[in-house]
Amino acid sequence: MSHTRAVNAEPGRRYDAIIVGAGFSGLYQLHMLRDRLGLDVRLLEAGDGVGGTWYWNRYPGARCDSESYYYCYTFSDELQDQWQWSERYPDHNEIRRYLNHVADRLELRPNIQLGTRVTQATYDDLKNSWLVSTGNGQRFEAQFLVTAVGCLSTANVPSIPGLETFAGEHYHTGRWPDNGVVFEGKRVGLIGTGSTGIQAAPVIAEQAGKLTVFQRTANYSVPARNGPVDQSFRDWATTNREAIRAKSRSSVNGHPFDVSDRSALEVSDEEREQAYQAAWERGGLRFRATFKDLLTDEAANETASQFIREKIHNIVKDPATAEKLTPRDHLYATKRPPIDTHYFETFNRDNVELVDIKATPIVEIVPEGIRTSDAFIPLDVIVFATGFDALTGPLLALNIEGRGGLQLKDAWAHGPRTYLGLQSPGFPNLFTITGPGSPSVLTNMPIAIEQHVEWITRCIAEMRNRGATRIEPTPTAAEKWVQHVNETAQATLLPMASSSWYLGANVPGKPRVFMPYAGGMARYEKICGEVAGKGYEGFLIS
Ligand code: NA7
Repeated sequence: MSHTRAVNAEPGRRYDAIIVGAGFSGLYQLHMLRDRLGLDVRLLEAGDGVGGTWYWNRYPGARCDSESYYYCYTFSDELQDQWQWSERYPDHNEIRRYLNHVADRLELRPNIQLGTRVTQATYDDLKNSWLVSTGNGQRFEAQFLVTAVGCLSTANVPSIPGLETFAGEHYHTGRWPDNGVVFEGKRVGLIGTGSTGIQAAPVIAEQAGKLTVFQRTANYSVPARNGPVDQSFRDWATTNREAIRAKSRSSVNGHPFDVSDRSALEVSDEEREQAYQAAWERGGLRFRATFKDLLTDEAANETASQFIREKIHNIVKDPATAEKLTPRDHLYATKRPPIDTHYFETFNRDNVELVDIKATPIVEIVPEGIRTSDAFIPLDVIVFATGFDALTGPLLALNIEGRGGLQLKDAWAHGPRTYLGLQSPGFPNLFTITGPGSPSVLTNMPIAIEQHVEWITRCIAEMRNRGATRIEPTPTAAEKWVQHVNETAQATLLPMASSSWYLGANVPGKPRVFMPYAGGMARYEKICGEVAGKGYEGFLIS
């Protein structure tokens, strides 16, 4: 594996495009712009390797919650033929190996500059250029700026009084050290019980002397049922590759399976129980698809929520702990639903304790541990599994300044204003892959990413055909889109979970706006296709 280190930008060189980020999005966008359109492209990446989200998230138990046979690029049969996944849900190491393999096979590395964090991007109206500055003092110029920064890459570390005085080690899961963390014999505090905390807790519990889980909101989780992928399954996936791809693209959530066409309320209690039990045993996110109305009808959802609550009480031996772990303030899957490997079972271990920090909040961190309103918990290590400033955070961190000095943070002060999640008025030639207002985190990401990258590539190709140099959405198109994003969310139960990061509720001071597009992947792709088909309706191209 060759690693391209930061080199000095060539003075006076104007790239056709700068891409920020070397995860799934950035690698594919680089391939398409360079190899399909023949553009002069530079990709800047903050990490010292490719992988994006999977470069940074190396915490114990870090694993994809989409299945490996469809959590991958689908644009090239050759790439798919060259790679074999070992497990039903690939772990972070395997996904990183996969993305490094892709970077090598597509010979992307000469255009990738690692160890280079973009700190500012300013649009120069006269030059019709983006001027990009980096943390190591370099400056780049390009006609197009494409952000491929991911949706969950800006760590949310809570400001708890006294953190800086802590004498032990502390880590955020999204910035995990390359060489890992030694937990053996240590007293570990894990704050957060989202997908990350739920993946990490069982693995840390096996290593640590003592694990204390600090839970703010109890969460639903369904068993993942991970395991090795055997040859017969691989053969099936290869034979059915086209059908899997087509199904993913035409589904609501980018996963290649059908949502049931039955309502949870139209079947008998016995049938419903059997359906949930079968889904529980099969495992994974497909549990959401057991009935068609789990995300749209409260009474229907309540049947699924109650099924999981009862499972928690069956699994966890201590009734008081089971009740603390039981979510009662929101419905199943209205927050991002985790899947797990023995999460609830972990609380049956002698070395694991649960602290409900809604009942007894964390008051402060002191050198020796964490003090809650009614106890002191001595700790050697604190793990923050406290999530991310999702969707908008990674974009705002780039300090983007558009036409006439317009700051992205000001343009989005009351929530993201995008058209199709792809562009924002006032920011010409800036494309945001999986930006807010697109399906992104509500779908299987590689599918959402391929659709965006292909749309952007076609758009730039079309501009060049027309001899156009600038594209930007009209404010009216963006207003209408924001309204549509809001309406589609309101048609679901998703905005009901008041502590959801889909709404920005996990970051103090962040505007409460439902950010991803909840209208479904297939509908979204159709709209994007129609917009392009009508000569990029809603965009100003000049
Ligand atoms: P999440 O899903 O945002 O979970 C973060 C967890 O941390 C959640 O339990 C939060 O409680 C908790 N949290 C956040 N801030 C605090 C503070 N200040 N104090 C205590 N607890 C806090 O992030 P994940 O990393 O688990 O998952 C992100 C996505 O990655 C996931 O959905 C998959 O797409 C992959 P809360 O629920 O907000 O009360």
